[in-house]
Amino acid sequence: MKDLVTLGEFVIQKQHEYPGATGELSQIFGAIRLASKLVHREINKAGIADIVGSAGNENVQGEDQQKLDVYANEKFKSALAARGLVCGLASEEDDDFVEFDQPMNKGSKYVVLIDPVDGSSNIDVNVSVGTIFSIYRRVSPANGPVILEDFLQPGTAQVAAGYIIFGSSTMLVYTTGNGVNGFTFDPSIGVFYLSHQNLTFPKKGRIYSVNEGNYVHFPAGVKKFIKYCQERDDASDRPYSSRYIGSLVADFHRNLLKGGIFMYPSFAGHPKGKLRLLYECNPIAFITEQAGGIASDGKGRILEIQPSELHERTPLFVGSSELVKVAEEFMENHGSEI
Ligand code: AHM
Ligand code: MG
Repeated sequence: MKDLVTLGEFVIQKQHEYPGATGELSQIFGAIRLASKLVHREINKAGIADIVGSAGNENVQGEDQQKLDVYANEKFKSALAARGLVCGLASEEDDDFVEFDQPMNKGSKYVVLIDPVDGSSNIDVNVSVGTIFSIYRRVSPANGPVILEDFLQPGTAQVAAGYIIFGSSTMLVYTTGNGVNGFTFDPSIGVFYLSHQNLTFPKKGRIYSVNEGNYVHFPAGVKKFIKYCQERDDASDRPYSSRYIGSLVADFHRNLLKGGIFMYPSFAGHPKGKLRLLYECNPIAFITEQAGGIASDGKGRILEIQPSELHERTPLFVGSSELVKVAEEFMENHGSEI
């Protein structure tokens, strides 16, 4: 039997490829790994334990917070604070960023942005959810207070990004800017093993993923592109298949493995769509580009958007490069604004 490589071993091996690496990033991954295991355990208890359903609060965007959202938010926060390697964190679940103000966190150079449980409305119906995270170097001076600008950096400045998919198995997929690798969790011994080395998007793809319930409210370019996906054309193997789970991580992960495009466009009354730039779109975009795909807001690179607020939204078109290019062409020719 061939030797399996664990996530911990892999991260340490990679660290040696960067002369001068201090190991801090490796330890941040250790914290993320630990919190992921706790969330995995809770998700797998859903339905048995009293964890399903609403926690009775609303988050800053007026959405009902699920109990698991609250649990996961706490676990990621405390795991990341405990090792003294991160000085602050911004989460979908918190109105504002938090500063980790223990003395050991004060001089840390990294901040984390996170969506602790994305697609959480799917938990009650036993459908995959995910965690999405993004790591940056702070821009404010070490030892001073953490400031908003530490979080409002364009996606091109990400040091690392990843997601955990809690699906038929639990997987962690991440990049530090040198390719994308995936690790599958073996719950019997509590270890993530390298299972998907050097993940790359198929250039083409035959899947389009979008909430078609919003169709009539989409910009003309998006409508035309959806019709293009549905048309019969033997040369390009169309019509394509429509697949939409309603969990960004799960929809994205399937398309990464099989080839396809995921879209969350603007729609009437929502000029910036639904998904959040900083802790949903940017980390997914970093992984996408590292896997040879394209992540666009319909006009240009997601990673180059200069954020102006913590919870801002952006339209997202992400996936196999050829498909995203075609979608962009349709939007250029027929309009990407509603
Ligand atoms: P959430 O962060 O509140 O869970 O919302 C994000 C989710 C994504 O996972 C998914 O792609 C999208 O919302 C689905 O939205 P819709 O139900 O409008 O299709
Ligand atoms: Mg989310």
